[in-house]
Amino acid sequence: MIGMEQTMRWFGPNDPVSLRDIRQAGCSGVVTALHHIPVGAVWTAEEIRKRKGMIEAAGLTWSVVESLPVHEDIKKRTGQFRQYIRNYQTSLYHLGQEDIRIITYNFMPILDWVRTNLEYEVADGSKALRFELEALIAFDLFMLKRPLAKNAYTEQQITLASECFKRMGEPQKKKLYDTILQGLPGSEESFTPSQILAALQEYHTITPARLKAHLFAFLEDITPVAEEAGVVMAIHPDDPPFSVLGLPRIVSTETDVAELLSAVPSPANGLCFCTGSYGARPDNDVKNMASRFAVRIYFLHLRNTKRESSEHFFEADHLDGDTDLAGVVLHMVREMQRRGAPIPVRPDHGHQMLDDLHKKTYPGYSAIGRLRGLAEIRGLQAGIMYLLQSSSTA
Ligand code: DNO
Repeated sequence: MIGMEQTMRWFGPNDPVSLRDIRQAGCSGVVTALHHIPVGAVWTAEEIRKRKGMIEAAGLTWSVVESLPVHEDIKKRTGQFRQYIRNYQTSLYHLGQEDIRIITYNFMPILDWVRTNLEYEVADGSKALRFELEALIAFDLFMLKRPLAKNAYTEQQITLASECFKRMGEPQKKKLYDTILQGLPGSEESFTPSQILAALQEYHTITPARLKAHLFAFLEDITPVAEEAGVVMAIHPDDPPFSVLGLPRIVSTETDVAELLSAVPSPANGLCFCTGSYGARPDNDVKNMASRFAVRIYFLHLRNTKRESSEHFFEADHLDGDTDLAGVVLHMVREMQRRGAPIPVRPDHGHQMLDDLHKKTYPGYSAIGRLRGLAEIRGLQAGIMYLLQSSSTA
């Protein structure tokens, strides 16, 4: 039976987790990006080839690009957006020529993924990433002092946020600030408060409906080129899957995905199916989404979240948490047999644990936690395949 192509994210030559580590974790592929190229600039064939050569010299394949970032001008359709779209198209051609065929991107304005606590200690002493809405609101109201923030929250939310802010000492405030504004791994930008306030201001008039129209227009321009270049686009959902700091969010729910796929029906318009992002919302039935959208899933991020309330979640162990990962993997195994081709997967994040607790690692991207996650996913898939095979021969 055809199984998932096992990969890990690698942040390039400065990543403390080496290509050799990734290979020893049992991966055949790597997910990476040219993080040194500024957002919006063309990825030249030469730079792509150089990075690809490095990966192949370690006995691995560059399976997926994560991310080819979309310039803010494209999301807002302002400034140089037409030039940035042309640059994006050129990068897609170059990637296709080098046989790198799956391109992950997101359409989250300004900030990529957001968490408020990177060291949440779970019962076994390992550390997980956590999102606490009241901390984000406290940051918004009392640290950033965004002018429209006061009107955006309920009285109860404001009370909880101010209690949360009062409990925080200076070091905690500084940590929260860095966590939100300095960007998590893979986010391509970091901000000072005045920069982010100015950037947020520019989204005041961009409603979710308008941002959706901008995404669809971008895909109208991109997908014909992707088809010609032999690459597919895989959009990453909003993380967390709801509005933060008043920003529009448009890839959060099953309805969003259905709309996106039917608005631009090209087969090059596909999904990076991130179970952790979608799973942070109780109204997303992630297993059913995996089944419904299976044919357009080109890349899998497998991760689990535990919702503690509608305002809090943390990243649980891969086979724990609220999402039925076994159900998702079952649908993906079926889809791969139908397609006759593997789907790349990466264990998305892992706990900081064992020896890694003493090391400086990228939050969410330490080696051992991801190794554990991948091993569990691999075992889960092996069990599912075994059962499917034995029931078909019985
Ligand atoms: C976080 C990642 C995201 C993702 C981008 C894709 O761990 O899943 O940063 O790479 O949103 O464009």
